[in-house]
Amino acid sequence: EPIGVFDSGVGGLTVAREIMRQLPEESMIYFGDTARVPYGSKSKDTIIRYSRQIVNFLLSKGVKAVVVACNTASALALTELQREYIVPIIGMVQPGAVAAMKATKNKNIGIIGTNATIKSGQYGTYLRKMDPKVTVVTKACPLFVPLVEEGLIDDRITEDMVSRYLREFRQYDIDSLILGCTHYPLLINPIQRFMGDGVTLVNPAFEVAKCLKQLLKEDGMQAEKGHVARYEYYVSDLADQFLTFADRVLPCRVDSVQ
Ligand code: DGN
Repeated sequence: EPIGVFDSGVGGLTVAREIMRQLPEESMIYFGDTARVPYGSKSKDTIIRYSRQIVNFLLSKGVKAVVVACNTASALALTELQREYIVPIIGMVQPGAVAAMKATKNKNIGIIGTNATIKSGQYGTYLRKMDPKVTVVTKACPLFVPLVEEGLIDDRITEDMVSRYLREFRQYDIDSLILGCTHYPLLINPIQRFMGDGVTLVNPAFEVAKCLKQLLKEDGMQAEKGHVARYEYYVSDLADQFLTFADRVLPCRVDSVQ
């Protein structure tokens, strides 16, 4: 049985990529809600409703577990989804927060994400649950999403935006920064350059794949050894743009999108 992975659009492919790398024998069904992206500017109720529809779709395809590969949907809808479904569902926020807590020495942690993710305060909630003394500094960076989707990764305009958004972190002595949006791992180079080597960048996409591996092992749900993984992709609009982005991000070619 495959793993179901969904995102508001193309960004979740950074999560799919980590799952392919860390769990190469697992088949995957990816759903990108490209017709209704972005989720980052929508209300909680709407995000829950969209997420529920997508989980129902993935379950109709027979998935054994679901990864909410969108930080916004994880921050706003995960608790609700976990309450409603019996299939294991995991999201980005908790794995990201746990990794940041492990990485930090001075307990000053920065978080960047969409407006909705930052407003939800979910990353901070998890961090403070682990250590009430942690200092959390947050910043919404909504313009990173279109820059990445336009392929402007090593571009002056992106460097400019990185410095505008992240400048204020310099006043705080943060030593780790959570990349709390699916697109931001693709900006790892300009962000690291700006923040300097003293700041550890935490990639929740990498962490959620690790958690998924652990979960499948604990529940005895892993694919058989030597199983050849199959990947299926579904989008709610504009398959062409999805394909272009997938070519840039994934380690393998995408033959068709439905
Ligand atoms: N996938 C979204 C996230 O990780 O928050 C970013 C894209 C969006 O919906 N704005």
